[in-house]
Amino acid sequence: MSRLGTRTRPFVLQGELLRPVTLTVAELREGWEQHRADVVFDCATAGPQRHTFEGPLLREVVTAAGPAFDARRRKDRSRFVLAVTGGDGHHTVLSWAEIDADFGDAPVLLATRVDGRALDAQGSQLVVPSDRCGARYVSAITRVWVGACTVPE
Ligand SMILES: Nc1nc2c(c(=O)[nH]1)N[C@H]1C(S)=C(S)[C@@H](COP(=O)(O)O)O[C@H]1N2
Ligand SMILES: [Mo]
Repeated sequence: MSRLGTRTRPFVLQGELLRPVTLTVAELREGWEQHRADVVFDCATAGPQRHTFEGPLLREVVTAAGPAFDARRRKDRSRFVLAVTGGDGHHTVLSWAEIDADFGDAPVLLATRVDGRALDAQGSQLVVPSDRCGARYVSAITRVWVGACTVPE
């Protein structure tokens, strides 16, 4: 295998976390249960896209990093947001409540494979099966930032 083929693209998981961490796609694959999502999303420029993704739940990966909220208090959790950035700078935001089992419970993934192909070299991809549009399927993830959304008084 070429050097390029073995190279991995890690991302940082940072923000208001007790245990910020850098993770490779291999670590995402080995450290968490892999879920599967058969999705169709619409792209404004390229039309409908159909893919099968596998990877851990974003919720489980972020929970392991210890978000700095009181996990027993739903109102505290409901103030948190996640910003996901791709290798080209494209970034998008999710609310914690979208993926929290007590709120939206959306099975959002950090993909380790797409259509059976490993993403180690490219980096993980965000998978939002409940989205009709593809804009939040951020590829080549470099950063996931987690924190409370503060509103000016
Ligand atoms: N890093 C990154 N990810 C991205 C985008 C982007 O511009 N940069 N575009 C999004 C949009 S608009 C769509 S529709 C899908 C397209 O996914 P595909 O190229 O795998 O079909 O990727 C999403 N993920
Ligand atoms: Mo798109």
